[in-house]
Amino acid sequence: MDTQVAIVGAGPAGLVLSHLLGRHGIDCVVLEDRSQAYVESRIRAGVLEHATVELLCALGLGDRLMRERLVHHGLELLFQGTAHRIALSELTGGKTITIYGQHELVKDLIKARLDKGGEILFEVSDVAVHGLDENRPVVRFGHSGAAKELTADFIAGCDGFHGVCRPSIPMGVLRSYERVYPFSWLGILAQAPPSSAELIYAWHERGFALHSMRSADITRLYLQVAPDEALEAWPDDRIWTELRTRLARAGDWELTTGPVLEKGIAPMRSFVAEPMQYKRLFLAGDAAHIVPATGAKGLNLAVADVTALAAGLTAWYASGRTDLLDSYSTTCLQRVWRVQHFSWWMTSMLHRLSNDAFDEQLQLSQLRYVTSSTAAATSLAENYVGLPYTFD
Ligand code: RFL
Ligand code: PHB
Repeated sequence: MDTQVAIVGAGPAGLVLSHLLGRHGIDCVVLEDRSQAYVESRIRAGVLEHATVELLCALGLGDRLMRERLVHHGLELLFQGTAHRIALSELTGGKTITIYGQHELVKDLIKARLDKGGEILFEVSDVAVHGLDENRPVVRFGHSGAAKELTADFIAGCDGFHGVCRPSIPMGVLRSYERVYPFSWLGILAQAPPSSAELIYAWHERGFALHSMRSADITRLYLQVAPDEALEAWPDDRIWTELRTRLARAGDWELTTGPVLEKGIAPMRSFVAEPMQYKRLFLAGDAAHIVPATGAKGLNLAVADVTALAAGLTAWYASGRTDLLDSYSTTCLQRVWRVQHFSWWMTSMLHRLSNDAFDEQLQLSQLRYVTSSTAAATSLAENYVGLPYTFD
């Protein structure tokens, strides 16, 4: 098999890249080791930035998104029993965030790509990249019981944090930066109408909690738990009791409950690999960097990366220009580090870090400041709705 760009991974990064390239007539094949049904039902992100939505609409991928999404103009920070609203839209010249499940977006992206005749191979096995020092690298994999080879001009490593592309880069080329937090998130999806119209980020002595949603009848909720917490230690009743405690506020607010549809635990980690390129292999999205979910940024960052990568590849195919590909890593890393800082800041402000009373007072002081100073609230808001970028 032969193509122009071999894309490893059919997550948001790989799929959006396939659309951006397809639009410029650049041939690509997407290789995914999971089944289509699996990637279309994997529950992950929920918050899309303003610019992510604009990009998807400009690519003609926004029809169902625009019909079914929830548009939010603000969020709440809850601490010491009182909720404080951050007016995202007012503070950012009218920008909004969109609530739309990542798996719904993945479904839309796959359907539109297949409808356009794009090639996505699911359930490939033993993916390995070779010939990275040659002009035409090769991806070897198994598919439908046969060994296959895909030769390409470029490989896009969009295979997430545990993928094979980043580890294929020779030792000594990458520098990595990492922070592992001493907690995880237990997340549930519940068949219950949201208890509030907006997201609630809650600081509590017992640990962080987050109230989010997917639709008028589905709530998404998270609890800070110990890093090595076992899911079996959290029967539904314990989860609801803990959520009720951490989300409690003065007044007659009540947490709506309902059957738990899905439950999982995710570690919180910050990670950056630098540079995001080795010769003709380009890393994008979680393959290159991970942010703790408190900033709601990972998917949005993945989309920003592939926008820059597509611009570089398009310029290369159009005129042999290499400058945009050469600066790909530097361009992306500037945004990546801004988002790393914001995600680390939100995480540090809202989670129980230790039993240190000094830390706790610093967090509360920061929360009072960000909810009372327009300057501080504006900084949170402009990072949360996302910094702008352009695409072609
Ligand atoms: P993905 O989505 O991990 O996709 C990678 C794909 O590659 C496949 N793969 C392979 N394919 C072939 N060969 C191999 N050897 C392969 N190894 C792996 C995988 O099966 C998969 O299909 O990475 P991508 O595309 O970079 O997208 C990143 C996002 O998925 C991620 O950053 C977000 O989910 C993070 N995130 C959030 N991001 C947001 O922007 N807003 C949010 O509200 C938000 N909330 C979240 C989140 C992540 C969470 N968890 C579970 C970590 C909430 C949570 C709880
Ligand atoms: C979600 O709805 O899954 C969600 C919302 C906000 C976050 C993280 C996840 O910061």
